[in-house]
Amino acid sequence: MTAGESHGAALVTIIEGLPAGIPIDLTRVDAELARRQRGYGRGRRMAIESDRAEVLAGIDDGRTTGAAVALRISNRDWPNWQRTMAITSAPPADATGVSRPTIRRPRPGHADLAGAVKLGRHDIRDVLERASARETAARVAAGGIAREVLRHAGVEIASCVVSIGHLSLQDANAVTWSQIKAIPADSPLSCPEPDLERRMVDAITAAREAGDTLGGAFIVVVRGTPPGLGAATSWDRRLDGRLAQALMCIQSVKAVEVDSTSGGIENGLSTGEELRLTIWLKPISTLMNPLRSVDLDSFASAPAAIERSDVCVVPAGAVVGEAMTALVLADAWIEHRGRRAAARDLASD
Ligand code: EPS
Repeated sequence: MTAGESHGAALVTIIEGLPAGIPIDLTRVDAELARRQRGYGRGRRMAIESDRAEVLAGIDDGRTTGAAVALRISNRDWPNWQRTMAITSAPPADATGVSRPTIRRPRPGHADLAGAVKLGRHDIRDVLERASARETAARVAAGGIAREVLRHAGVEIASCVVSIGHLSLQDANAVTWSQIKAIPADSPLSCPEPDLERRMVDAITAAREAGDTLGGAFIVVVRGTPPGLGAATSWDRRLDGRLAQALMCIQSVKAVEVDSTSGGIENGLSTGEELRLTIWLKPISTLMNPLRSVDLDSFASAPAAIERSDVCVVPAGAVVGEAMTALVLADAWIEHRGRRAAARDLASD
């Protein structure tokens, strides 16, 4: 479970169901959080934050206790907003501070209008603060804990960018594990082909200059998955369905393809073969050259609101995709090992 607003004090995440005694190296969790902040085309917020996970519960002396793990990622931007945004309480009537910037012109493609209708809120900021992709930092922290579990299970996860805008790899399915692992950590877009990556960088620069944004696609590759994770007995426990849902729940994701070529999952169950997922992201909805919208006070046609934003987040999306894949696989592995152990114990009784 995650909580926290993009411009509030912090993001928090709670992970339950972890076995006790798992060694947790928080430097690896922080490394994932740092990866999420990188990528050519990220917005100016990334220059403000340096996301780190602080343990609030569930980990003692470097190991899980078996209780729920709670992590906090403080927002360094919060002091800049404290003066203008009273999320937790309405500013006193005689407040002299600038009242927080109200948003009344919904951005098409974001949760703005539907969210304001759903929550019955006058200020669309109440919606976007939580709908923002800032929330994915909390999921990457949770995914980092899940990866510590998978490390002991021998499961490895990697990803790379295969398409940005109109530019795509010739054959994304042909990208090998070693090609992905050979991508330099400081590459601008985490694309395995340097000349294509340079053209992608140019396309992002052109989009920024036009006040536009770009979407794209990334692949997640998993090795070492033990056979038998998931289910062929219950529709809602099938591993492919669980992965598809988890990846579809990342902001801007519009399509997920699960293992159509690699044979890692057959009829809801992992086979032990390599597992591949392809995930497609739509362009970011906040445009510096905004689409037409409506002023909700006058109902007159007006340009959509403009918020600080990114131009392209596909590399960041790939890091979030790895985290969501780790959360599903760790959950399925703990469930599987528990049932296997119980069956063995029962058989030996
Ligand atoms: C993001 C933080 C946000 C946005 C972006 C992703 O920070 P801020 O709103 O203060 O700039 O930059 O979120 C969006 C563009 C969006 O529309 O959700 C982050 O930490 O990933």
